[in-house]
Amino acid sequence: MLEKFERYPLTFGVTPIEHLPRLTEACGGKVEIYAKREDCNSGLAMGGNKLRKLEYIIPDAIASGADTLVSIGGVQSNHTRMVAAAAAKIGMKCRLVQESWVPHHDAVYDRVGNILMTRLMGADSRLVEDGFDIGIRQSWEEAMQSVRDEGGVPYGIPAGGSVHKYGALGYVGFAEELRAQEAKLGFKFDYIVVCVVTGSTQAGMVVGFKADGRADRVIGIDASGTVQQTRDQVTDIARKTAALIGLGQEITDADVLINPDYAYPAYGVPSAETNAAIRLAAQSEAMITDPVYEGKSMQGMIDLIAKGFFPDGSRVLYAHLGGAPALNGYSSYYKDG
Ligand code: 5PA
Repeated sequence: MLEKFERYPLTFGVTPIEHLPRLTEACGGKVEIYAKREDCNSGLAMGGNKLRKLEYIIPDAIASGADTLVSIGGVQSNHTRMVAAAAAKIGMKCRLVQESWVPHHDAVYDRVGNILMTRLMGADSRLVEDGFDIGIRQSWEEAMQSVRDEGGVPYGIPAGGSVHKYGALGYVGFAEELRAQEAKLGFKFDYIVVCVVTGSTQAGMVVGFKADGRADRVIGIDASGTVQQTRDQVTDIARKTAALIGLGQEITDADVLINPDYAYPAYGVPSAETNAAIRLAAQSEAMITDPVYEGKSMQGMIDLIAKGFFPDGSRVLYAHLGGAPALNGYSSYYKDG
């Protein structure tokens, strides 16, 4: 489905699927849990889901004649770390707007983890006070203008790479990749659990799995806390991407499943239950998840299993999208483990 699109390799290639027997057992043993390790997908600055997206965005950036990638996120954004990494790798400059998306308490929140690596890779990272919003922001437009004012040529990448015409192609590729892995494994996964915020990860999966009739087996776990906006954005991106690749099928509202129950108390703030899920994954499988994104989808998967959402015998694939570096900004929660 993606042959006609140019791809700039930023990842190692096919990501591993790992069976998680101890987590399976801790969750009652009736549902088999596996993870697809998108968090281990690259040698570039610890990798993660954004690199799969950027593989289809970077060729357009290079073709545009730009010399500076411009993007936006929160202070501990994984996305901006990955844009900084891609810029370093292809020899472009990088200007980032990092907004105050999270009320944070650790004194070193703006010094460690994602933003530390972002700065280390040479990006010009500018902290601003604006709050959380997944849409197109004034501060992003201003950052683009600031590059122009200095004689540079900016290439804009929106939050999470999501509302970009090629932003969801990488996760259409995820579905194709998974189908090939399933053929080798000799079984198919019944459900795929994925964290959703800006939307192109789930949107790409929805389009990719629509092709074999299982878009509604992708269970998005909202971590934005603004679920209607996220749902609208996922649906919109999925429809545009389906048209772009010539899927030949309409994406319906029923194709986009998003559970809003685990985003509390707010974007970027873990609940006690999120932290319990993070500890369980770490202690049963040495699988590290973060308090902003993956800890919430881990919490959602564990709770949905406990509630009997997945029929007995189901194979559930947890898409681990990365994000562990942000843990460094949350040390106050985990000082005792
Ligand atoms: C992010 C996003 P989408 O934004 O594609 O829905 O993906 C959600 C998601 N897991 C899931 C991890 C580790 C993520 O980093 N991160 C954003 C960022 O700025 O880092 C875009 C919000």
